[in-house]
Amino acid sequence: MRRLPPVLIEDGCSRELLSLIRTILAACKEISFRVGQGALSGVLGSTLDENIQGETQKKLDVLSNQLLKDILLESGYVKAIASEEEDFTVAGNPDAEYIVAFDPLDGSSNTDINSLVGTIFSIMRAPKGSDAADPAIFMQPGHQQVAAGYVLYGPCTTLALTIGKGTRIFTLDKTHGSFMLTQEFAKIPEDTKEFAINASNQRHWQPAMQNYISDLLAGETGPRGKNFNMRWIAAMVGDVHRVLCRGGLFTYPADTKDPNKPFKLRLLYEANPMAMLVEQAGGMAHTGDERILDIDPQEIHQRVSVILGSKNEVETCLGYHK
Ligand code: AFP
Repeated sequence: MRRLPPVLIEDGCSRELLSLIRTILAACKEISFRVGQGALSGVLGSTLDENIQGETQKKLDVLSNQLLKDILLESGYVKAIASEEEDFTVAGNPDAEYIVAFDPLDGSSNTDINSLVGTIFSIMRAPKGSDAADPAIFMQPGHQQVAAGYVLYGPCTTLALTIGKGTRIFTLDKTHGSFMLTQEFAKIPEDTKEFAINASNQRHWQPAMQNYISDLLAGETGPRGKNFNMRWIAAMVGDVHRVLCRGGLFTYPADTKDPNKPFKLRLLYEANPMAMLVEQAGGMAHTGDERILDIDPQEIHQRVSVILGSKNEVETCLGYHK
């Protein structure tokens, strides 16, 4: 079984990018340990604070953010970082080549119930001559990402990673702390009978999504002529991992629950990295209007609707949006 560094070097990954990825993974190993300790490490439950998006922060959100932020800024490999848990971007080494956007602990409402959580990250090049303190350096479409990945803290700790040459899956060998290649190339089947959506929002969806899901639920006697299964983990990392492993459609569509917040998932540190991983595994990632990786971001905490997964199923869903 091969370790991560030689695999990435064979793929033409530069020393600097490899060092940056390894730096992120060093923090993730620490987060994996803390998550695994659960109540023993005294980090379950919430803080009294909210992040800039008005969401209550879990203690593990804050801890994971601090771990990633400190290690990245101290490493000298990043020009700036953007995090779900930071109000603003944070400047790093002005001479560094890369910038990193991350969700330090996705699905953090799952921490207190010993369910799936993970870290999602996106690496881009800083524009030449740019100012490390200028948030505009993050305003790049997702197709310019040079690497994207997530670390899923489940029964085992799994890394899905792409540097634009396919999506590979690694498993953390906790006996010696190395990520080992356990799946050479993830390949999302084009067809599926499985979907993931938070159905409790059904009455707030737009007609296109209402009609699509209702046809899935109608099963073999409905227009689709086959039965579908449904899953919802409440952590995008968990749902996308299932899609990478066995296919499926994952969506968090627009809804009218809160008119000021029609979308839930964040573009820079959720939708973009997941879209790159999914496309690199042969799947598709769209908003309903456009390919996620083609969106020009307007601000760092921008949210979008997401429809991703098995290619033929995403296309069928998009057919309802035309
Ligand atoms: P948190 O990281 O705040 O728990 O949010 C997770 C998430 O952004 C995404 O990972 C899930 O798919 C989605 O929210 C879950 O949303 P619901 O709360 O509607 O189930």
